[in-house]
Amino acid sequence: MAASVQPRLSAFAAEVLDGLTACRKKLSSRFFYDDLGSALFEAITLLPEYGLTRADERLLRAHAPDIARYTGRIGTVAELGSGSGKKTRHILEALVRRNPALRYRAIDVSQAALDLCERQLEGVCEISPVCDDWMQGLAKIARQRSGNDPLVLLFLGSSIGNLARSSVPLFLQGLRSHLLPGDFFLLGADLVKEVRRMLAAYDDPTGVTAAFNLNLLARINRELDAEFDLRSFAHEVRWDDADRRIEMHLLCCRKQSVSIGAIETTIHFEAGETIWTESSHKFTCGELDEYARSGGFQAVAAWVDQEWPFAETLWRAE
Ligand code: AVI
Repeated sequence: MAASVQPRLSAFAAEVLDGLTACRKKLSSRFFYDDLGSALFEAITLLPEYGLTRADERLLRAHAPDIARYTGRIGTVAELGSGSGKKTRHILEALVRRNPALRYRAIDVSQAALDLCERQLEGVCEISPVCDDWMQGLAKIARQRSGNDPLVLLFLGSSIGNLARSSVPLFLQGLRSHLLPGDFFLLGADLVKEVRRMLAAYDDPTGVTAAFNLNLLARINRELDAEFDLRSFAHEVRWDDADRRIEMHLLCCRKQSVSIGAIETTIHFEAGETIWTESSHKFTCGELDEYARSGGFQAVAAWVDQEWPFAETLWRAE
């Protein structure tokens, strides 16, 4: 359908139209996170098979004082995505000891997520959230900066893994363009480990991750007046060894056509066809150092969790 026919499609409707009419059907994982999807993701972080979030938190709890020693006195902590605030608390508590006037600026598109994060971190330091997308939110924070103390930018939870590998250097350069020399970037990234463990992390036996994946179709039904029969799609997880990534797909179990009212389109599916919904790339420490250089940063320190290989890396903007 030409853009001129539907000039005011929401970003979600435009994504569904483009992704489901492509010859290789796909949808962006950023649309997982409506209220139900966000709640399902919080449940994922508690699954015994999904060691990633616990590793991230263990590292931050253990090494927040070391991180503060490297950064020294900081004026602002900005974070891409607000998360639940649980992990961030460790960093803020360590940094506020060096500067009681520390300001925390979480950036998220969801006001509900920001409100929750603000409640969780109340009393730790001054909090002033930014409801915007990551890059625009960071640009706003850069414009509003005052004082000479450096800024620490947090990007935790291996959300970097959900970007296409080829787009990472440009993304990092974009972040760097809003920072000043001497600012810091703390990146949490999941490392390559045994394939069996990685597959289990995205295919838990309780079906929480399956529900998270299928909720994308349920969201299309709810918001775009569609008629997906969720029981005719199955959660599928694959490991791509060449690109070192977990892929999540929705497998169509029977030939069918599904109408989507809001985009006035009917989508045809063959049995066995999939919709590719997410990539979660896994990294090596060497590769993360290369990303630092390509983005205009110098790698300063890294900490790796022993139980669940996951790295917290601290970079300085050059
Ligand atoms: C948010 N992101 C880092 C998660 C991941 O591991 O890629 C999203 C997720 N998808 C399935 N389980 C968790």
